[in-house]
Amino acid sequence: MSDSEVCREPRYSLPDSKERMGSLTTEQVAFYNVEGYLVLPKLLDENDLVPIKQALNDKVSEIAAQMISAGKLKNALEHESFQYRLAKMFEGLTDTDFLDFGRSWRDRHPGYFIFMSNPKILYAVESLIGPEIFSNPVYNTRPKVPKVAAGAVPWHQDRSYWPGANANPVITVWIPLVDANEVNGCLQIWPRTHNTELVQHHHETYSGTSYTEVDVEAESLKVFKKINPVSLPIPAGGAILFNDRCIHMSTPNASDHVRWSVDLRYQPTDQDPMPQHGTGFLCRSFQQPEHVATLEDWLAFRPEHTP
Ligand SMILES: O=C(O)CCC(=O)C(=O)O
Repeated sequence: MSDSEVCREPRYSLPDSKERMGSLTTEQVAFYNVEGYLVLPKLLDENDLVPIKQALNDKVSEIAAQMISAGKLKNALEHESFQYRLAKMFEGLTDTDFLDFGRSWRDRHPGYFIFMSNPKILYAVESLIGPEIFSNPVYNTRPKVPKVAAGAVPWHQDRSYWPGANANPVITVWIPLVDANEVNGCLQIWPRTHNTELVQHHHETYSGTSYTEVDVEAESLKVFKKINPVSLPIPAGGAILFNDRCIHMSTPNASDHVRWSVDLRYQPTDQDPMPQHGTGFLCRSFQQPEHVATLEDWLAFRPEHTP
């Protein structure tokens, strides 16, 4: 099926009004509201991951070609599996070699759009913010390569990346594409910290990533000291949803394979679309379904469809 055929297909059928509360249970919504995060261990299945894995396989092939031209790789290792290929490509190379290709990736590949529009994700998000949903322009793939220190992400609030934005709530949906565990660097969350406003961050200077970092000993966080951070191992295709003020981090990858993950963000349609960060898109609307962006719109950087 070509890209233009994909975007003519309706991506989901509109549910009747009694179904428009999303897919989460009342208990799950309550947990999210109290703790600031929610784990959905089986949100997606293997088929749901196909489009994004395709996008990433294409990207890895481009990187392999560039590394071969630069004399850093002998062959493209196409026979290697999704979770091992990039790890083997960077075996014996340095953090700097890895960072040449960016610490996280945000490409305009159809696979990203299909993945970000997955109704299973949107139904879950709908339970938290309602049925009018805008996909925030900040979406990332994280290829956390083994033994590369730059794969670690320090404690931070996502909001530190858009401090001036007038958007609330912004929900991160973090989805591992391989099983994430404590060895390969799963996500760790500090529960209930979403109850604070944006706290002061600095840009870290030790790994070359310039990630934002919060001082966990800061006075404003003392009130949360009694709450222990939680480590959240989760299988491929599961999801962790969290508020953009909820403090979180991940450690370096000590395994032999890549810890692939994607972090997507969604917000209600009446919030700041943050154009300074890129072009997001209208991914679900029951009020104006004809304005929901198609793949062609997204590829052309149009945030919504003009019927
Ligand atoms: O994927 C990770 O390790 C960290 C993700 C993260 O910090 C985020 O999604 O905001």
